[in-house]
Amino acid sequence: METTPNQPRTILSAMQPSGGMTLGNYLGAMKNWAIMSQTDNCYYAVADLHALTVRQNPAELRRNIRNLAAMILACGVNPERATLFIQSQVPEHSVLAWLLTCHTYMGELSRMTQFKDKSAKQENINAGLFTYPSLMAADILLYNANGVPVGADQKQHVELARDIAIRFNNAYGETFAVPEPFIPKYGARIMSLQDPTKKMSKSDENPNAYISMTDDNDTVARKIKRAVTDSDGVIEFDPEHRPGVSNLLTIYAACKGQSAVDAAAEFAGQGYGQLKQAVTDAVQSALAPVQAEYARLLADKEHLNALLRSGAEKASAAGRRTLRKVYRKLGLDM
Ligand code: AQP
Repeated sequence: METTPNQPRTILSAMQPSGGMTLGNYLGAMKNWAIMSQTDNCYYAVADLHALTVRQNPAELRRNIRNLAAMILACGVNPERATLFIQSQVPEHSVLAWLLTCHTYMGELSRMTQFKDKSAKQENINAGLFTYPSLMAADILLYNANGVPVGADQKQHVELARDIAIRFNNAYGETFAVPEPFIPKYGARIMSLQDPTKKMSKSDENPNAYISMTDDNDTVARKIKRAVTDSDGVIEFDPEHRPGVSNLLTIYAACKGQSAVDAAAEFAGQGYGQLKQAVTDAVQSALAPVQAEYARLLADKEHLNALLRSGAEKASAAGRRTLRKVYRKLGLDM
């Protein structure tokens, strides 16, 4: 989202506490969350119910939920304007998810690439992983969100939420706003440092594949040094033929707010060592202020808890209004 809106829009986005936030999550989504929280009416959720689609360690999940909430604020989300909450503390999400699941087709869910990717890696696939997109549609439609800031990987899920909203409106009369995905111009898809043909993910088994927002300077330098590049030493932005170098250029460019093609021109005639050093510097500079703020927020747990409690109350009140309307349309009483 590069334009400044005239009217505040309603924005919803969520992030799973399925590990520590990565640089991919930050560049693909969180930077836009922070920008929009300055002007728009934003609802931001720690999507713990979504995280349960993959088996979690309860103690670790509890820790990850708080840490992610602190990290979202540390990335610049304005707590005065945005409503930040934990998804499971707003039960309206689960209720609407069921009502929307009953308006979602098996064929639609089967076509979701995230389901295909994740189910290929898991042995026992639970039904929640399959119906994940209808819970995500409920997250969005519950607040009548017009916009959903996401990375490119979530575009398909937002499109399904649009389809469900339109289908519901056609069947029962105008009920939901039809949402649009907001995908950043730079950094919409950051790839794994170890396998640049797949996206950087916080739940990757190999910690060298991603940069965590809490990685210290040495770790960042080491991971970028080990990042897979291409064999011929040429610096060119060509994701198809040079995925490794193109990913490093994308990271560098997104940290600096420029295009990867412009970044490639900056490095013309230089070697991979110089590129990696520049990427390391850019990432370290992006992480430093976020890490300082994160440490400060975690030191005041009471403040964070109070903020999340009031966020959940506000979100629940807004969600209930929508749910009441949906119940009425469906012939149910609340
Ligand atoms: N590699 C990425 N590049 C750009 N954006 C990304 N996002 C995720 N990975 C990248 C964006 O981050 C937001 C949060 O995503 P999520 O936590 O809800 O789920 P996800 O997309 O499945 O993210 P991960 O990191 O890959 O988590 P795991 O490993 O648990 O599956 C979304 O807006 C997403 O687009």
